[in-house]
Amino acid sequence: MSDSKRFDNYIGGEWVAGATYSSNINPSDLSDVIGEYAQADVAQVNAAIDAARSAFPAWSMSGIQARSDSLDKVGSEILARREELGTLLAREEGKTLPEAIGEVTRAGNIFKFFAGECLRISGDYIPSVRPGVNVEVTREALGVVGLITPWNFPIAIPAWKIAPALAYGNCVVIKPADLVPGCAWALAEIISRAGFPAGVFNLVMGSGRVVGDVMVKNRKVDGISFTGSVGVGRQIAVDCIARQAKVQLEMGGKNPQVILDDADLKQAVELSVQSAFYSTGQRCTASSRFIVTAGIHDTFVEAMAERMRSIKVGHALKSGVDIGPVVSKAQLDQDMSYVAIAQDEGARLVTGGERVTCDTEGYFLAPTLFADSTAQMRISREEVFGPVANIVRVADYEAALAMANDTEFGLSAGIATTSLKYANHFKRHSQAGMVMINLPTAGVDYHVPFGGRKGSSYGSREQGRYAQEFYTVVKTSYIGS
Ligand code: UN1
Repeated sequence: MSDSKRFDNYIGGEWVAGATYSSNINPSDLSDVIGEYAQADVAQVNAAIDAARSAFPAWSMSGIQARSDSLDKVGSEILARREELGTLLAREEGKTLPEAIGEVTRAGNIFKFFAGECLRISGDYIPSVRPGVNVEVTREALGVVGLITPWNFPIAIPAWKIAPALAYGNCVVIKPADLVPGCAWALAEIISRAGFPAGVFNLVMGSGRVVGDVMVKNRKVDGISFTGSVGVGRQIAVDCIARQAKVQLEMGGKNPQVILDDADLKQAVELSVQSAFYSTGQRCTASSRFIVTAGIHDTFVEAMAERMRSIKVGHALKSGVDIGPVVSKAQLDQDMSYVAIAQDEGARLVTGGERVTCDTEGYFLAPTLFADSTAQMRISREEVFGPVANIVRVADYEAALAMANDTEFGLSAGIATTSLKYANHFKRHSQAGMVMINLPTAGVDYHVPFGGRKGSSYGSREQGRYAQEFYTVVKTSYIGS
């Protein structure tokens, strides 16, 4: 299966060889090399930024019909190739094929959505307080945007940053995650044939330390949209604010899933398994803290243990597999270190906690659940980013709500209940950007705002029409006579 095809960077409308190359390896089968992907050096990143800068004046004034047509073309091709791109995604990232095809479909739909959105850019026309004067409030493109995307959604997150950026007239330099450049490269190749002028879209692959750092610090980049870890995100914010660049960050979560006594048990177990363990728990929206009221606690722990024993872990491309491998050795080590930490802290291992052996050598980990944990334990406070979750018992709804909010994060929060009163109260009082009632905390729509509060996010929302907040700047014009 291994081939050594080389995949280059895309700069100023040309495919450009990398300074070096790095192997893209399948985490379900370490003998499967997907290809050799270019690593840009500092000069290439600067060249991509210059190309974007040169293309910006014409592109930002370009007609919206042509922009819409190109975005629509990209969306149609992604959707037409969803099986093939889904297979590539499952192969490089390790989510199962159905999940990967779902993600590709989401990416295609995002391009379609923004093909429509760029025809709906609107403003306000307001009478001035001075007679005879009128005021116009309009939106203009931000400029050159640097997009830095994570490994866990190799095509959907690039899509939800690239599509609005282009729709609102910006030029793009994107750096996909070093672990999963394949889908971003495939997307770049589709974009390269969709009719965008040279320099409007640029792909520079490589490490955050080299490529990301140049993008964040180069004064010709007007804004950075980043999804990734808290540590990197906070440093990007510092660097961007120091030079007054716009910044948008989506980072970690420690998303609570509250289960109340009156929950439908079967539904609560299904949504909990889905949001904690599917996609190998590698979603910033995954729930990893189950906060369960006393009356249902023991039944819930028992039902989760039983349901989890039926989950099949294996090669992401094999049919019947529910959960693929962890993405990398480093991530597997981190997951296993939290299994040890939770045990040292005194949490009780209900199920999982060990590696799974398959026909191929890969980073397989059994979905892992701890019970008898407390809110102060590290397993309750720190993001693991793997198929590892824990359960905390609480007396009642009020204690559950307080514990759900007792976190430095605030991305997504869920409640399972049949009570309208508690559902409504939770919706209003949860300190998260997204609240899910009788639904998994992960798995969001593509046409509505996405983002969190507190340590999870910074800057304006992504997705839906709210994306325009980041990708445009507002101009107020006064028109006299
Ligand atoms: C989802 O739950 O459908 O990195 C999307 C992440 C998020 C995306 C989650 N930015 O996991």
